[in-house]
Amino acid sequence: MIKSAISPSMMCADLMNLRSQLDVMQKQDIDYLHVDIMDGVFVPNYMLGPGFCSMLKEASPIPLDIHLMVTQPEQKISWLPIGPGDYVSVHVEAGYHILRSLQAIRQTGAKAMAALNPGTPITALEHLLRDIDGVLVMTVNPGFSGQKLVFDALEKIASVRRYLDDRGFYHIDIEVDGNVSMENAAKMRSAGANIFVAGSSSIFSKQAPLDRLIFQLKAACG
Ligand code: S6P
Ligand code: MG
Repeated sequence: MIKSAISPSMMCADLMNLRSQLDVMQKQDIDYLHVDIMDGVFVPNYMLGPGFCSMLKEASPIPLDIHLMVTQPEQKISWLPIGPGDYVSVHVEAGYHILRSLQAIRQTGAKAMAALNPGTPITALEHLLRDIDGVLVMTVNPGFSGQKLVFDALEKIASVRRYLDDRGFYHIDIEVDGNVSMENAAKMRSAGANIFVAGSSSIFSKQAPLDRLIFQLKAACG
């Protein structure tokens, strides 16, 4: 089983206190910073952007995990401050040239991830397997935080893991994004996920201090 990793969703962080939150995350050995970029077209919302990514790069050594929810991502990879250690995910539904986008990401030295909306079948991965390091399984419809899991999210995670393993791609990460609560995280881990986007359902719930919630989520993810 691939080692689990946590990727806090920056759109759910306390932006007025980001410096101190980043310090806590570094101290707790957080693996990635998940940055949602939304263009108001691919999803019905605007969120974050390349300038915010550059600011994070200067402020923290934690690698970025950029989730592009934009149309024609192939034209926008070069806008991002990315390199070895970072991850970038592009939606298979979003552009004319998914393969070109994934290859452009890898050319920067970063890792490339293919993202699947809840309604997108796993077979969309068929011709991408050699060009990806990870699959992002959306467990809510993208665009907003604070939603509930779609009904077959856990089955889909398990199916993606089986699909990859059956073809010999054991090393490909599965990231899950949306309603990754402490309870759901444990189930997602059992289903085969290994990168967990942590948002308002877990570490940013404000139900306890951030470091304690990170500790709890780590325990849930195994
Ligand atoms: C949603 C976005 C996500 C959210 C995250 C929020 O479109 O891609 O990364 O920020 O899912 O987490 P939660 O726990 O509020 O669902
Ligand atoms: Mg996301």
